[in-house]
Amino acid sequence: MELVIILLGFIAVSTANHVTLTEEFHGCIPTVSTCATLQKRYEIYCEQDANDRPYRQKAQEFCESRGGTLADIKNRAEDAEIRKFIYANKMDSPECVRNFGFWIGLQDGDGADEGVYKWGDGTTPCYGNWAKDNPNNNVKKNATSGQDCVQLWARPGKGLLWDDEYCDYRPKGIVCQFIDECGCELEASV
Ligand SMILES: [Ca+2]
Ligand SMILES: [Ca+2]
Repeated sequence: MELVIILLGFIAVSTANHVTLTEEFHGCIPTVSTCATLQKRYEIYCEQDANDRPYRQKAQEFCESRGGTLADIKNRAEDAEIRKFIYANKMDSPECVRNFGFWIGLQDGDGADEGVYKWGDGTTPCYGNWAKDNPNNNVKKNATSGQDCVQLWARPGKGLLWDDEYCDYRPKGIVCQFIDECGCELEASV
């Protein structure tokens, strides 16, 4: 995989001690409680190798090997930052993603849970930015599972909007996420 790079410094969560993040984020944030200031950071990579199968699982393992996960996109601001970065660095081009997409951390259930989407941290999305007519669970290439893994769709005209894709049909670019602790804010002793 080419290490075309990325650092999106992003979103300091809170400087308060022992923050319960649920309230600030309307229930859409991972359940993290910490005294540290947290910063969400993304790394965006061009397409996986063709033999990197199963593709979506290998993408998650790649992010984990770097200390992160596939990206959870919890709100419009995060979504917009990632898109802006991809466009600014022309990563939507076929030179970066021949198969027109980037894996993110959203995944559909199977069987009885078909249509039940969850982020990697187990939360249910309350923000979404789906491409027209998606998710559509197309079954042409996988009659058993259909499409259960979500990509930012880089096909021309699709605007990097979200699309459910087959989990192991085509290699994709990867959006990894890291939650960095920036250190505790000490209260000033006067
Ligand atoms: Ca599906
Ligand atoms: Ca689809």
